[in-house]
Amino acid sequence: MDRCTCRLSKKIAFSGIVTLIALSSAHAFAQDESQAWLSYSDRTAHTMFPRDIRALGTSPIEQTAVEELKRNLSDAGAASRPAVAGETVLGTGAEIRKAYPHVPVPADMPPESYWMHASGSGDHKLLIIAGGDERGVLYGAFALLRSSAAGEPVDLSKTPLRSEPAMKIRWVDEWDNANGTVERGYGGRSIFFDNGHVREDLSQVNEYARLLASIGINGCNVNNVNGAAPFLTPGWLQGLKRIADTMRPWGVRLAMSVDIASPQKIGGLKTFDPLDPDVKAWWANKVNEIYAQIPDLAGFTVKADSEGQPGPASYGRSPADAANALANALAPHGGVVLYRAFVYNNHLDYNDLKADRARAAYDIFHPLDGKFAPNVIVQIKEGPIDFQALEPVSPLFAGLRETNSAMELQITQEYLGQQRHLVYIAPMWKRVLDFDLRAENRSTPVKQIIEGKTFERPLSGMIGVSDVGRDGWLGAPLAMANLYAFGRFAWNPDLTPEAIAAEWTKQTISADPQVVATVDKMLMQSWPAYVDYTGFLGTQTLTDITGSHYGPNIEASERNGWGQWHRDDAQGIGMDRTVATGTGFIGQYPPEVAKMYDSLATCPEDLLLFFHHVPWNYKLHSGKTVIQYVYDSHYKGAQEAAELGAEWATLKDKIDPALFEDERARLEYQAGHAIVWRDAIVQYFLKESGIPDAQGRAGHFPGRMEAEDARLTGYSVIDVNPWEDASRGKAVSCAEKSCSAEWTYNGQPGRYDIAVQYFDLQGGTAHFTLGINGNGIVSWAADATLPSRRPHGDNSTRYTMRGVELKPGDVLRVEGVPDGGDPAALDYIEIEPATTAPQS
Ligand code: GCW
Repeated sequence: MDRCTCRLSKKIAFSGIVTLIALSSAHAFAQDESQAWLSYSDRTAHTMFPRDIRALGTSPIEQTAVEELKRNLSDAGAASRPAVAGETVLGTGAEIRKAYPHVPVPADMPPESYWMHASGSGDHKLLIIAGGDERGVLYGAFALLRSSAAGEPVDLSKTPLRSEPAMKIRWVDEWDNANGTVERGYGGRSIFFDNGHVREDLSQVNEYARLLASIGINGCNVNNVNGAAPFLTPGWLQGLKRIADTMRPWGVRLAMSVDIASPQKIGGLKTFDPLDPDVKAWWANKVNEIYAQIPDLAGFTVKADSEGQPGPASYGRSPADAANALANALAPHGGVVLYRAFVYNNHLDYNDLKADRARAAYDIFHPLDGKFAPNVIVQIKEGPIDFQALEPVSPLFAGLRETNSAMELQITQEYLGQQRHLVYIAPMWKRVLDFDLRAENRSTPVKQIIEGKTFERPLSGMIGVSDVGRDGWLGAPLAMANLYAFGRFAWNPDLTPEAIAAEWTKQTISADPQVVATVDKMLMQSWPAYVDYTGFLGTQTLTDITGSHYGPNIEASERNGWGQWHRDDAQGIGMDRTVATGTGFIGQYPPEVAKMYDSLATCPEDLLLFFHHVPWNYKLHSGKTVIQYVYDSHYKGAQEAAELGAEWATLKDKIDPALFEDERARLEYQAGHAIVWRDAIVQYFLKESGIPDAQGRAGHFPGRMEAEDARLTGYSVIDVNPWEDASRGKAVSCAEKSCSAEWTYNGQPGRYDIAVQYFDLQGGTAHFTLGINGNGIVSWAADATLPSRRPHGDNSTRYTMRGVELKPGDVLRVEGVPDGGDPAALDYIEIEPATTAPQS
């Protein structure tokens, strides 16, 4: 059967009218944000179904499905919906066939699939949700709830709805540490752990598992791939059992990261050589101990020989040796090993023009193809470097044909603005999924490889590094569209990012068509905009790659061993990865793709500098030079970021006011930070190349008045590091109780927006006041939580006072009051013609 049958994109119709989009004005706005797309608010889309609901089986998962449908009917807004008489009956295919022999349940339902069918009329309506197994029943129930958000009506009595997941492995990975912090998590502390223990209160784990189940996720690895050793000790295993028990009714199996050196670190052995008989026996015993407590453990994830984690290389053994040692221990219990291909040398020699981190995964794993045990899956990051704003697809997907493989994506936005920037990643993922690697000179899109189809692999799938926390899961409401999209793609990679965005918006924010259209447009614009202001033509995210991974820091990726190089100098930019003169990375792709990338004429230009080194005045197909593209794309990107805020503003009064205000403030911040990015990159490459911007923008800021040029009281001038993160490389910092900077306005009289660019540091809440002619007109606190404790692009922040009347001779004064470690540092003020009415 065709997997999705594409009927998922239809609304469910049951005897005529069965979908309803409730738009009543008596809103029950205050839905708990933790419910995300399952809030069942009266603003969001609803499906109607018969109100008497029961399951034929007694399993906890079927009961969960029944409870979820009942919860939907009893939640806010349900009272305003007409009730549908009759029965909704849930069960596995076998259970339904037995109880309702006349219902045409398909005989060939694979595990986790579902089938929905309606019959009867009046008070005898019967809606059947059949599952290929119990999990399928639960997925069917969630599909029913999602269905009205998904598209056109369909009559279930004529056209049953049938669907099965494309991929067997659909996991999220959490990088939660034993102490309760979350590596690269931006939504607060761990929902699983605190101070070296599993948390007493696992109610958020239960809610999280519910969200995961609703999008078909069937596994959750709860501990970080780094520092995993303690989790195999008996105390931890008891705690992990409680987590597994909490997630099990939602069909979500627990997985855990393990440290390959555990036999030595916690087992007391002298070695962790994976081929040592004592080591093998240790793993077998440990795995037996785990399964005695967690009989359905999904498996282990392993990060080895990577970024300081121990690995088989210490004993001259290969990743296959290590993976197989674990796999053999897990096999009798049905567990799998997800062995990460993120293995590379982080001490590369920058001066070696042949050195290339991008090559590592293929160089190491391709020769091992066919040597892995059947229950090993090699987990490959989607690109060859590391979750950058834009990378090509990893060639390893085509390089493993006799080995199971899965794709690792990042839902948490490590290099994509850390949830402070709106970046809907689904369009990027779609690009990866659809990319045709042309293995064996035939059509082999990545999605078909990780569905296991291309190379007929029995196990494969998608893993999303999610890193949720206690503060609103991902820490930003709109970022949840990424978690949603990840699950939907793992179920069906043929879906489109647009369709997923619409589904998510209708369930999460509102079913009002204007809201849906606006939010979807914003989501779809957000990733291209982010690429435009952070990393051009395949240079990746030009951020501090050894630190926060957040703000601009162009030199941070150069001249070190980490290999995220873009190799810029006064003459040009880009990594030569060609076969003839470069690192040869391109040769890792199947021949047709390699040929495309190797030639400047056919290499897609958005990845040009990933594959080629070119001079600054190299002409793109449009006729524009690379350096001019740098200027243009960053001005465009910052403009696009500002437009996101303008679009959101049109939704005032149409959506939950708290959500409106929360996102409004985020988008305002993002627009300001996009300017920080723009200016850093533009001024850096202007200096580097010495080639001016044909449009005269780079290096010229007509309305800008620098803090270092102001009349300063108390403030002293400082050099900002890296220099490109401040306007002209300098700022002022206050070491007194309070300091001020004054400028005299000499421009035309009129109404203006005044932006104050300051550095909002951790370790204190500085306060600022902006005044004109001795009158304070506005004050604000620098109370955001941004990375780093010294002024630079991570924390450079913009406050804008709109619609201020100015005339020549007016004195503008910013006063800064430091607090703790925050010295109220200032970069500049900028005066621009007013864009809106005066601020209230
Ligand atoms: O992107 C890098 C991150 C690390 C992470 C590593 C990995 C868990 O900066 O924080 O470590 O990737 O994927 O192993």
